Amino acid sequence: MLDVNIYKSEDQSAWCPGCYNFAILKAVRQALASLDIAPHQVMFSSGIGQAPKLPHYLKCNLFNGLHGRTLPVATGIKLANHGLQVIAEGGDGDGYAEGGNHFVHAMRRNPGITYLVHDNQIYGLTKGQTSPTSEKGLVTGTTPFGNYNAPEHPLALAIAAECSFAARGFAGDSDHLAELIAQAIKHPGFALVDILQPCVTFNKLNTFQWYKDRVYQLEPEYDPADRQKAFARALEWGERIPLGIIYKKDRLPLENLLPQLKPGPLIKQSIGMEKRKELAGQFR
Ligand SMILES: Cc1ncc(C[n+]2csc(CCOP(=O)(O)OP(=O)(O)O)c2C)c(N)n1
Ligand SMILES: [Mg+2]
Repeated sequence: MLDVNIYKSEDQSAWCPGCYNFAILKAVRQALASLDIAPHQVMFSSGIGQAPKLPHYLKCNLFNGLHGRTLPVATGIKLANHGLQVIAEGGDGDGYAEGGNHFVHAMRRNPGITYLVHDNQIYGLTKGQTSPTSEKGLVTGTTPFGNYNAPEHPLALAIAAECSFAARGFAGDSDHLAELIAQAIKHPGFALVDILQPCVTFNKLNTFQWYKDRVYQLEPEYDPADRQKAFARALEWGERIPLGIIYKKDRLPLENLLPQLKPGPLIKQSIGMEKRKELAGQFR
């Protein structure tokens, strides 16, 4: 177990006081330390929002790109250097709306990426508009008569898209969340952790107490390999909301399937002058 303090960066936080992103940050540090992953062995990919600022507060590698484009960047990083632990981090808007298309196809491809979605059911950074997971009827600045749209069930979508690891955590229980994140990091393929996160400033409906009254841990005998049962749990929302690994499927990760990557990470492969000349010759 490494010391959690080695990941601390000097950057000043731009989150609201009392934000549950602090609890998620603590859980990420705890998970990395528990797996003995040193800061130089991990690379984050994130976009725009409050959630994607999390890697700013860690002393690890980071590519901070465009809103909704977290997963294509993460996939590129993994294929260029599959020796790295790649963690993609973002919000529910970033991942399920602007990046919704990438979300579905990244799961189908199954690169070895851990994907942490801070699901506060709201657009936090832009001051509280509805996101794909906002409750029906939610009143916001842009939906003064209530949200008309049906909320998305990200874990059900993940199961439909053959996601090889689909889990749900709660920022209000950071020890359980840290364990879940550690299991997601250890998983060889694409691992989604949808993290229920109260937004203390813009979501006055889904508060800490709202989640606390509903969340429960999956029973020890629950079998995440049973797809039909996993669908039922992924759709369970309202009175009771399950936490834990909802679905798991054995699939080879994308980087293990590509013959080009068999000799080792691309960045370590020397292309050589002869091969370069041959390739350039094809464009004459
Ligand atoms: C292509 C694009 N569309 C919209 C925006 C404006 N924008 C920035 S962050 C954001 C939503 C943030 O919500 P979420 O991803 O849930 O993250 P949170 O702030 O809640 O953590 C939006 C709409 C943008 N920067 N780029
Ligand atoms: Mg959000």
